[in-house]
Amino acid sequence: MFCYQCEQTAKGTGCTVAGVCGKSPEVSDMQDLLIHITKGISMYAHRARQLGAKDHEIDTFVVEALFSTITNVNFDENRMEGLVKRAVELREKARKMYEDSCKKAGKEPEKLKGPATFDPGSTKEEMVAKGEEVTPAKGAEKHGEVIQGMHDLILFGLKGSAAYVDHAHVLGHEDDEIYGFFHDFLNYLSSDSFKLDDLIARALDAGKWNIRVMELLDRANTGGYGDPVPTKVRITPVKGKAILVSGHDLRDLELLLQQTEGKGINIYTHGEMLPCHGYPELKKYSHLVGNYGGAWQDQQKEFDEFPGAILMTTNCIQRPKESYKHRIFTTGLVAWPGVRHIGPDKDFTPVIEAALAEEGFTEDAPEKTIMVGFGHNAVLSVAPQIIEKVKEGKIRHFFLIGGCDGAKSGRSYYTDLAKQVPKDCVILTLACGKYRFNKLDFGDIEGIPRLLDVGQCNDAYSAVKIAQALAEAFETDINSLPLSLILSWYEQKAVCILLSLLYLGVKNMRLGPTLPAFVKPPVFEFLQKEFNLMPITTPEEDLKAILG
Ligand code: SF4
Ligand code: SF3
Repeated sequence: MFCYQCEQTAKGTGCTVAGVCGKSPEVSDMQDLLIHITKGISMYAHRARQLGAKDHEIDTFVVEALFSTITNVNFDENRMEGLVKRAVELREKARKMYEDSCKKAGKEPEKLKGPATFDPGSTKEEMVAKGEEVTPAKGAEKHGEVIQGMHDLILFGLKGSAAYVDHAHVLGHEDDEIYGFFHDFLNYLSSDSFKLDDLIARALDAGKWNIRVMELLDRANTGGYGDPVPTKVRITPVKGKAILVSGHDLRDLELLLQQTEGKGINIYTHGEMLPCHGYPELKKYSHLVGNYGGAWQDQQKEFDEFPGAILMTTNCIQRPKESYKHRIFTTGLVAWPGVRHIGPDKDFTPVIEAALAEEGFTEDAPEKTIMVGFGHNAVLSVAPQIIEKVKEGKIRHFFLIGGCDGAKSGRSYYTDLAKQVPKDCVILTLACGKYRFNKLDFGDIEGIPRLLDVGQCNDAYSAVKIAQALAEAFETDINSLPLSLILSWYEQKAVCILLSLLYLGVKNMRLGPTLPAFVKPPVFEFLQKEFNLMPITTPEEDLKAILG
């Protein structure tokens, strides 16, 4: 195996023996194989589209295949084997679609090679061996590390975008041209040789498409559940039976809320589900009682202590401890061997039964609350007041401190930074990195809360809209606003967001806790030169550099 797609990667260079995340070498190899065959599907599907032919089953599978390989989503060899087999079937379907459309157009079909014809074997052992042939390490032997790193920057960005497309899809929102984007880019990545300049241009273009993806998901979320409104969320338990919902999927939460209504079970959000409390159509359920725990990396301790059932709707699942393996469930594309999986019918009865069998919380803890629900709609509704306060000098600067959380000790930077941000500055935050500081009391500036929780990682779209509106109000551009972006990354969703911000021309961003292993020195130098992208240093030094 060779995997370097996340920030946790071994020695900062790549996991080669087993994943630090808990991924087995077999699963890792099969994931690389799945991506390779999926490229083959897109080689045909991209060409067929140019001739006017497309297939919805193929389109959605490509998205699911990419999403399944994101960090902390699927750890199950058997499910991976099933996905590879399905990919082979759909590659065949795509080939036929392409050849049929050529026939109709009176064209000779191209004889495609590489991923289009790659034989993945038929047994799990063969698939693992075949996967070894197509790891990023093998790619680096062929193309060199820099080119392979750029290839992977784009691929990992596509994986992140695919997760968001999947979230929108389960809410019934699709954009056919976005499927075309995936086929186009995977077809491009199946090439035999690359030029660095083209790869850089493609990476920024992937960022452009990802904005459209985040826009689609924003429409799906707000269309289905209303625009988030500022909402107080309880962060301490209440007496009673309990289910904890983690991940990013709003639809799963809604279905679970419906299925548990009147059953005497309280529902708690975990991790990236926290922003759900701000959506009118979700907060209306009185048994959605609060948020429990912190970000994903603390789950083994927190799930162990949680006296109810747990549902993982997307990343980030960690190896479940034996103590709670009988009461944790996965659904959608998440999978862990031996953990019960709720299928596409979304019948959560086993989760409900597991919750009822547990003791639940035996008493109310003293009430503590935090605020969520500051999406673009909520923030922009008070934009005139915000702008006035900036003009009066009462708000000096905005800090967007957001992104993924993770296990490394260097991440205390984000807590320290948030604490040290001067009192006349506002902090916008999003994604699970906020758990580093979202329970601290930041107070307000004449009624404007100093900490505004914009939402999940995909709500980076909301943050962009807020920044664009402020720029317009001040008749300037985003880079001239009193706004600094300090980002934390962990997995591939953060990669697509970074590409989107680069596409928008956002400069002076600070990235940590460490730089991605796949962004090799010449590429980072380019990003430094063009965008003044820089690594985080210390909170003191960075604040001094930003505020002067
Ligand atoms: Fe290693 Fe991250 Fe890949 Fe897991 S996802 S194998 S931790 S690089
Ligand atoms: Fe967090 Fe996994 Fe990235 Fe949605 S839940 S941001 S790490």
